Amino acid sequence: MNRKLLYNLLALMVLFSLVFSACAAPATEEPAAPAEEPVATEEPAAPVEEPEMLAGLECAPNCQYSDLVVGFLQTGSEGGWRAANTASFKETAEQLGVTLKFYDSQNDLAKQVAGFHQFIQDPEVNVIVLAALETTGWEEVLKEAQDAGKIVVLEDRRIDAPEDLYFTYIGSDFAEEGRKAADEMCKLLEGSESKKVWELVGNVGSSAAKDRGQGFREKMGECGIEIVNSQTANWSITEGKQVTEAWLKESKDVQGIFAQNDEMGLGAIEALKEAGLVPGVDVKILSVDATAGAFKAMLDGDLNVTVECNPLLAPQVYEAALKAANGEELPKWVPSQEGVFRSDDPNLQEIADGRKY
Ligand code: GYE
Repeated sequence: MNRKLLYNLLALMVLFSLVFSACAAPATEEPAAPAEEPVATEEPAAPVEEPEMLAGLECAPNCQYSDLVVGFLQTGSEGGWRAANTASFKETAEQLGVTLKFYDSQNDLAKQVAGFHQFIQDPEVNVIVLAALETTGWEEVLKEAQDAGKIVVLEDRRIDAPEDLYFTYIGSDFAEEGRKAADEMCKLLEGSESKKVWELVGNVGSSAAKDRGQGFREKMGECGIEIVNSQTANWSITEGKQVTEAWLKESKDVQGIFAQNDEMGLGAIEALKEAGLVPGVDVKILSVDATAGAFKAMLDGDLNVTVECNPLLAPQVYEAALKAANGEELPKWVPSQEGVFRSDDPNLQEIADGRKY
């Protein structure tokens, strides 16, 4: 190989090695610093949604009861408590000058929802009052009512729906009623070796039935009560009697009956008598509502205790509706104040005479 070619070859090799070393990152060098993180540009903060201010009605802040046109969605007419509740709304509306549009849902949920839509579409109605047959399934129709500018007040029964979809709930603490019932049943069964109890349940989807049952179960363990039978009798005397008759055919080993309303308790009393048992003595009977029928049964010695559930809610409901109309606020639940009445109360006749329902 001639000298010139050798020199060119060597120059190429030197040039190549210089070029290669400049490109390879020797292991000892720190890896290149990552590219600068892009600096987040300050996004304009999303506007903070102000809680929707209560606008009230056009007459706000000077609305009167005479400005209220109330669409009232009543459950039906299933017993004494319901009759007193309906009377409260009709009588109080007349006294205050409220225009009342009454809708009887006939204890049919589909009918009650249809009535709700009817009141939403009624241009005269500015307040809708709901005594919900069931706790669930109300969100859509409540949103429609809100979009239509209707005030919604829940009475008697609570529902499972976002609180911003209704103004307030005026009604009892049914769970507390259940706890009171268990405490009273413990007193009635004190000293009894066995504490087997049968439970007659109201409309299973209703808050009254769910919560009374839950409250009773929270406290019954304190005295060893055992619920051995539990079945709906749908708030009625007839079904309360039929269910109790069926249980008695299977066994008469029962020490107490917890009826979630007075009517079902009265039905159980009839069944016990026809089976040759003495209600109130052989089997202790406790019910809920404290209606006139319960006071008569206590005075006859058939019923031992009734836990009060106040149906006279209309004054509080109309007052709440007027506050809503004037753009004022209320807590989302205004519980009713209630007591307990016992057959051994020496003043029972006087108390019964002074009752409104
Ligand atoms: O106990 C019962 C009526 O919702 C509190 O419904 C009300 C209940 C009451 O059918 O008698």
